[in-house]
Amino acid sequence: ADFSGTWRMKSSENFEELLKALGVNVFLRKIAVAAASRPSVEIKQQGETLSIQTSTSVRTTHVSFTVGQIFNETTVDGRPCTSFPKWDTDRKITCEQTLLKGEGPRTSWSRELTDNGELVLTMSAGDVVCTRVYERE
Ligand code: R12
Repeated sequence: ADFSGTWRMKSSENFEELLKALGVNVFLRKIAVAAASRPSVEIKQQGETLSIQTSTSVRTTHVSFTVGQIFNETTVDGRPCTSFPKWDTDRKITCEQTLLKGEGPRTSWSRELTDNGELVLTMSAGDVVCTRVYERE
């Protein structure tokens, strides 16, 4: 599967609930929800190595990782973690995160390319799952 491309978000479910589960206060939640409603996502992939830049007006993150290898990133609320991305199917990467310090709900994300060419991102915190669907720009 090739996740490469520039992606535009079509729909998002439970993003605010996710931030709430992570303990983000209402003030930051409202700012984050507004900013995250119009993200721009650029993915470059070479083999098993992906580089993902997610841009919003308040925060831009860039991660680069190879599936099967532990890497450092931050949770969606900005806490440093180690992440372990694995192929769930040949079109879906699932990544478990472990906080470097402190306590919090278990977090993970997955990215899947669907049959109709969309990208489905899920982000989980405890039992709250946020689902965001992207289409190619
Ligand atoms: C916090 C601070 C900020 C944010 C939060 C807590 C904002 C986070 C944003 C995340 C966007 C994620 C996207 C994901 C995707 C766009 C805006 C939550 C700035 O303390 O679709 O891949 C300072």
